[in-house]
Amino acid sequence: MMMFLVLVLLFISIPQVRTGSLLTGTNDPNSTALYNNRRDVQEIDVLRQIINQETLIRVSLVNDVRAAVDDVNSVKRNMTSTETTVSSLQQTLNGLKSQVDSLKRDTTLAQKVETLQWQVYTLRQDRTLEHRVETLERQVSTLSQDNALQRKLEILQKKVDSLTEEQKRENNNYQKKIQEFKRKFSRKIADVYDLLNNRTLKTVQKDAKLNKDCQDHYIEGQTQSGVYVVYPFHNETQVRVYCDMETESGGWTAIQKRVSGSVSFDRTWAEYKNGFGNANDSYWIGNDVIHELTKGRNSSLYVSITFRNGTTLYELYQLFSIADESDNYRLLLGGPATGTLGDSMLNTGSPYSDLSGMSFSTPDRDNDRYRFNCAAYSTRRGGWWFNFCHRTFLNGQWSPESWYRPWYPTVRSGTSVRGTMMMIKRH
Ligand SMILES: [Ca+2]
Repeated sequence: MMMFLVLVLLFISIPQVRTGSLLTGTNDPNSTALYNNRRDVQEIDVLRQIINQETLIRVSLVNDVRAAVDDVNSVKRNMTSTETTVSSLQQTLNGLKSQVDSLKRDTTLAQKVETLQWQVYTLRQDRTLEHRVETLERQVSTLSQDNALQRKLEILQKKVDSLTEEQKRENNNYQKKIQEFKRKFSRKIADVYDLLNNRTLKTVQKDAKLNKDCQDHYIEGQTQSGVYVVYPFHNETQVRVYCDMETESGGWTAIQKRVSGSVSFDRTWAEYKNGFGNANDSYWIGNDVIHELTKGRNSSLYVSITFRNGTTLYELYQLFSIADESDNYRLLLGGPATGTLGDSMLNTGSPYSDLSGMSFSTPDRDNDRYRFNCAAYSTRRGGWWFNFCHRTFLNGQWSPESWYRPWYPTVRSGTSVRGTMMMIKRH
């Protein structure tokens, strides 16, 4: 570009040199003055025209040069812009190259993809896959059912816990009320008994009549089952007994009653003779009392066994009495026997088990037919009318494991027994 400009300027200067030499020419002025004048004028015109043309050309060239310079500047600007764009593209390209390099270096990803592809292939090839899915579905179904059952069990358990808690609270309240009642009225009850006894004694003294047993109380109008005082011996000897005023028309005197293991029945001959325990809980009324109440008149025996599930079975013997001590309180039992326990005392089908006619035995007095003492045999200690030895034994040890044959075969052990009762009533 610079060279082009130098050439243009040289071209412009050349005509100026030529014009200067023409204007300062050295031709002969004397001979040709006129001619020369005309020629000079012509030449001057020509020169003027040339100068004008050169001027025009010069102006035109200047304009061209300016345009060329503008073009050059424009091209420069374009080149600069293009260089910027190329630089930006280069940077982008470098960035992409580095990304590609990075991806190429990341072989882990490719390996993972390959592994997954292999697993997918393997799973597709696995012929047992469907079976495994079915098994899993069954397991899921079973687990769902288990979960449902578990939830139901949890709900039921919560209800049971709630009811148990409620029952405990109720029991506690009940026990508290009982304790409160006992605390409040124990003294009054004792006073009532004293009054009753005094009244009875006074009545006896006045009327010369004593209530011998529960039937006398019943005849007197007592219809409430409970503990009463009786006078079995036609004197002022008192005996507190439990009277059942409801069963079989009422008036039953309990000679034996067991409601808990708090009273041991492993007793001596003397204790069975005189009686032990207390009428509010468990007791044996005493063989002398039983003899006194049953001698000289017909009485019935009513035996009942109450089980832990709340049911009660019984057996009624039409005739019952025992001899006095001199005859070892021998048992005299007669039928018919009726009830739900079954006859295991009178006609058992075995002469070794029938109890009618048997003497009473205690651990310290062997009156049975067995070569050892049935009343002191192993752990089955207690008083009874043993034979060889027994199918019934209501005075056996309370311990369920040790209470052998309370009423065989209906009740083979004391495991299920909650209580027993032997009651008598005269005809
Ligand atoms: Ca014996």
